Amino acid sequence: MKPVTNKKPFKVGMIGAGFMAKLHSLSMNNIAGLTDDPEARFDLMRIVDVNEASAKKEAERWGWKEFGTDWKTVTRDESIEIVDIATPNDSHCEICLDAFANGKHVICEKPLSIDSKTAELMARKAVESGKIHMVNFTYRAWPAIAQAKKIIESGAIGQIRHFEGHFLQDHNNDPTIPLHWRFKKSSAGAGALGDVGSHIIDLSRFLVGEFDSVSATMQRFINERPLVEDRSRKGAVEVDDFTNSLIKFQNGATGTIKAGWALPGYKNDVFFAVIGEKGSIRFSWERSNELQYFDSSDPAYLSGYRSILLGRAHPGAELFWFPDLGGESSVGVTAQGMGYGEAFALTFSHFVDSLKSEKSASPNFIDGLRCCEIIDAIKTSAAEGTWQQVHLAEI
Ligand code: SOE
Repeated sequence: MKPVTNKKPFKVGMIGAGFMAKLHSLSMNNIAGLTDDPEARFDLMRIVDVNEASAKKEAERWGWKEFGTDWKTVTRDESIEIVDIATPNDSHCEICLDAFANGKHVICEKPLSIDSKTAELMARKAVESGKIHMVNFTYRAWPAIAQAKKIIESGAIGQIRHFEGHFLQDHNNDPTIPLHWRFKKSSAGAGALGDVGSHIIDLSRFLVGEFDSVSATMQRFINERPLVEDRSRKGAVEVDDFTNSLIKFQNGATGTIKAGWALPGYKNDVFFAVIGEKGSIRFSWERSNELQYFDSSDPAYLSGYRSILLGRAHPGAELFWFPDLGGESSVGVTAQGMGYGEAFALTFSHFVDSLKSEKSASPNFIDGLRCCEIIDAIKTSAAEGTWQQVHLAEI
């Protein structure tokens, strides 16, 4: 008999057993089956949550060895190498600082923090620690988006003139959804802008470049919601339901970014168009297996966007369900399709690449900080009714 592998799996502890715990656990459990790399394995050591029943449930479901309620039993456990943080935004800073102080690698949910001041401290400590640090802006890893970046970098669409982007959802248009942490400034920092806007802000930086300044408006449509602890009473919502921003990028391109979670008809529309001097690229998560590309040099009779279905030719997609049929042309390529779970698995496979190579992750805590700096500038602009320069801290 031969052992399957002599490689040791990465020992991980998870803090937070809510909705994201499912996706993170699913990804870490399945990564070994997706890559040919014997080192791409996680040992799910311990999951903790303030709600012990949730931690127990996720532990049983996904095979975490232990569960508990105290996050320090993860950050301070010598046998754990990686801390995975999926808790409300206001708790990220304290947990991260403790994890870095105890020599852990960290993957943290987005947005990195509730403001740029704490995010800056986290980014500094992350860099000083010499450990791998990653923020879970999942959509960067999506093959259609990674391909869009490659097309831009190849020069095919020429100099970028404009970025039109939004992340719009409608679920919070339901006024019976209670006043949980995402609706409070102290725990979330921002509303739709932080929760979904942070993703499209990250994608705009990823595809176009660094921000110069912003001008924004913020709206709230539902001002009160039932209290979590007593649904017969209501409390004030403190954050935005919809934020609309104009952008100037440092490279001269302009942009618009909309973030909303109470806009009827939009289910999970992460949308962008990158418009260049020679062509354009368009993407919407509501048609997530498709990338649209327009090339101005096509003959007039072919002129128009073409739809490219995801297949093994696109970065990251080769890890999934697309068989290699051995042919050489684009005709011999299948397009079985991928979804939200695969996006997280890809993010974790990128994380493993960084852990193994000890090279900085993408997106890392500096990307997380930049996003928080932009969110702060957007909030100030909306409050003061002025254009705001985005302050980029030196790290
Ligand atoms: C809820 O609005 C949510 O789950 C976000 O928190 C995620 O970041 C986004 O990917 C989908 O919607």
